[in-house]
Amino acid sequence: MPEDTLSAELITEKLGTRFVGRNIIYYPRVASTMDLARREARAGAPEGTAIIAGEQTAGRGRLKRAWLSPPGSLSLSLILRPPRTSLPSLVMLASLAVAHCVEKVTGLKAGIKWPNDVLVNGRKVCGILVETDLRAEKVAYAVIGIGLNVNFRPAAYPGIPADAASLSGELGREVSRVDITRCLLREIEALYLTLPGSDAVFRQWRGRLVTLGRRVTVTSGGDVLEGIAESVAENGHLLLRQANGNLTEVVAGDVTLRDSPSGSR
Ligand code: BT5
Repeated sequence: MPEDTLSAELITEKLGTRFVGRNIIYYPRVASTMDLARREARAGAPEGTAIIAGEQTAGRGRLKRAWLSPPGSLSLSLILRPPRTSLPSLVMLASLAVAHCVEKVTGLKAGIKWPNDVLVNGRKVCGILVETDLRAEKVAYAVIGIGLNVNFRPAAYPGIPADAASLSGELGREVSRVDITRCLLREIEALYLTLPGSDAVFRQWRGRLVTLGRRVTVTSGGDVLEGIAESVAENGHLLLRQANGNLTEVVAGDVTLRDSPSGSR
C-alpha cells in the first residue's frame, strides 16, 4: 500500500492554479475545517485559501448533522468570494469537481445524488456543505466544504450509515489524497472561472444527477413528498412530479431513491 501522506507542501507542488489552493492551511487533525475557514475568511484571507485536514473530530453536515472524518478521510474547506448570482452554482460546482476527480484519479464511475452527495456504485463517498456570509445582499465570503471518504473502512465507524462507501473500499487499494486534493483544487478553479454568464456547470451537474427520472421520497423541512424527480431548475431546485400531477419545486432536502436497481438510497 502506498504511504498516504498529506501536507501543504506536497499539494502545492506543481499545482499550477491561479488562486485556488495558492494558500493552503493544513492540519493533521481539527474539529471542523468549516470553522477555521470562516475565521480565516473574516480575517481577510485571500480568495482560494484552502483549509485541509487529515481528520476531523467535529465535522458537520447540513442541519447540524454530524459528518465523520476519521483518519484516511479528506476534509477541505475553500474560501471564495463570488458574486451573489453565482451562489446557487457552488454546490453544483463542488459535486461536479469531486465526481470528475474521483473518475480521473481512481477510474471509478461517480454519480451525483441531488443535492449534495457524490456516489460510487450507488453509495455515498462524499458530502458537500456550502456556507455563506451575506452582508447587505453582498457576499462577504462563501465556504465550500468537501468531505471525502478516501482510505478507511466506513463500516468500522458506527456513526457512518451502512450505505456509505470509501474510494479505497470500492477500488480495493489506497488512493493518494494528495493527488485527489490537487485535482480538486484545479478542477474547482477551472469550473469557477466559467461561472459568470455560463450555464456549463449547471448542464454538466444536471447530466450527472442519478436522481432524475427516478421515483423518490423527499424530506424537506417537516414535509415528506413522494413523486418522480422530473428535473432541476438552474437555481438547483428539484422539480418533483407528484401522483396528483402537481409539479412541486423543492429548495432543499434529503432524497431517498425508491426504484434503485442496485438498492442504493
Ligand atoms: C453532508 O451533509 O453530506 C455534508 C458533509 C460536509 C463535510 C465537510 S468535511 C469538510 C467540511 N468541514 C466540516 O465540518 N464539514 C465539511 P448531509 O447531507 O447533511 O449528510 C450528513 C449525513 O451523512 C449524516 O447525518 C450521516 O448520516 C451521514 N454521514 C456522516 N458521516 C459520513 C461519512 N463519512 N460518509 C458517508 N455518510 C456520512
